[in-house]
Amino acid sequence: MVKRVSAFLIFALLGALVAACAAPPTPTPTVAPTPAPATPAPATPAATPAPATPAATPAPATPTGGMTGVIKIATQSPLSGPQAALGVGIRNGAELGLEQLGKTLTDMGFTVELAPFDDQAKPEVGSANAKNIVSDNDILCLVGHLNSGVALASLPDYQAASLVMVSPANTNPKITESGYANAFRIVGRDDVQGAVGEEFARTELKIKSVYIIHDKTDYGQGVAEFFRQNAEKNNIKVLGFEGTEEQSVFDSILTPIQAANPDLIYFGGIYSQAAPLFKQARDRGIKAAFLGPDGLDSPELLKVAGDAVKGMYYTSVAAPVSQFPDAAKFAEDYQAKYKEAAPPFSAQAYDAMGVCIQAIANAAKAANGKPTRAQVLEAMKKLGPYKGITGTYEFNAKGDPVKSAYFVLQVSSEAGDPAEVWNKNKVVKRLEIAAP
Ligand code: ABU
Repeated sequence: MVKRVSAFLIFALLGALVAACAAPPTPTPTVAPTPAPATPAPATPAATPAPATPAATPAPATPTGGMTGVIKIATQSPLSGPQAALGVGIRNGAELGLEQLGKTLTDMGFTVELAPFDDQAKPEVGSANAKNIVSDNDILCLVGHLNSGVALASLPDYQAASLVMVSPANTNPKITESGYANAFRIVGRDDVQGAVGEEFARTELKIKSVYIIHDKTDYGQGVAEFFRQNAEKNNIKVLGFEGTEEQSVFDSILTPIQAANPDLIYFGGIYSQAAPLFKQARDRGIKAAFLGPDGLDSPELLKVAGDAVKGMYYTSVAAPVSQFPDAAKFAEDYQAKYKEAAPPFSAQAYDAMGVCIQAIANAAKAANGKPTRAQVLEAMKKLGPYKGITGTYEFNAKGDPVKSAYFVLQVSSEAGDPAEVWNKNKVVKRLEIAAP
């Protein structure tokens, strides 16, 4: 691993040069918007059902393709609970993608529908939903999840049914390193993200000591461990490494941190837990810098933590939508439809939906009719470069994009700013790094 991460950092330096000289992004695919009548979301077992969502996109009055049948594309992400700000963005981005790009399928004669599921950021709920999803034979592809641990709990069912999963957000390496032939993602990985964060902390922030906290999930603990491995290798003193599921009162975590007096607190996890942790740290007078990965990338972090996170750095695989010139129309359309700024990962969900649609269309052409899931999976493996609004995606044999963007960002928005200001957070560094 140490050798692999060293290689990433060499790639990172090269990547920075490549990014600086990068060609302008490819144009946004243009299709006519299609109206969508309301259809209730599928029932979610084991608690909260997904809210009713406008879901169905009718076939055009005179389809020219001669193919018939209903094709559904599912989403799974947290639509309720403390991580819903990002999860709803994923559902909405995918919905907008189906409305704007689904014409590829409706022109062939199919009726297309979105099937949104609420996984509540809980592995057991995602897994229960997965069983319902695969029992609906019209569902031919899935956009999801937000949480790597929830995706890992659901993937055995998707795999058994040959259902393609395209994740707009999951960064844990196990997603594509566990042998699931049906698992794809359009974002980078935490073995790289952890190394990028550590290098930034060491070389730019001049950090000499760190106390690492994580949320005990596959994602949070995973990225924290990658940060620790790199820190230890590069002689940053790791004063503590601890997992917690506490969500609101962090005294027992912060007391030893205060005594250890680290230069940096690295938090591996999601904004909903990081915000009260960081706020309470500052309230106690802890002066350490804060750093964390893409799970912190939400205006909700600032809303709860306020000035405690002013000027804070974080890494991301998604970046603000403003970083992608081809996503400008998406940002406008999202604001107009959902009355809020497009959150992190929503534009990636739009692209994940576009990938699903393209794979299904290719499979339908090859089958000369509605394809099976196995045929969609075969088409996905042969997809070739897909031009989306956040980049051009080409997948390697594991299901990772052959190269991914990694960002270091700084919170430049202020407590009390409207949520859309978060999308203008300062991009300190942008790297293009090949998949490990
Ligand atoms: N990568 C951000 C979302 C969290 C996860 O991958 O579990």
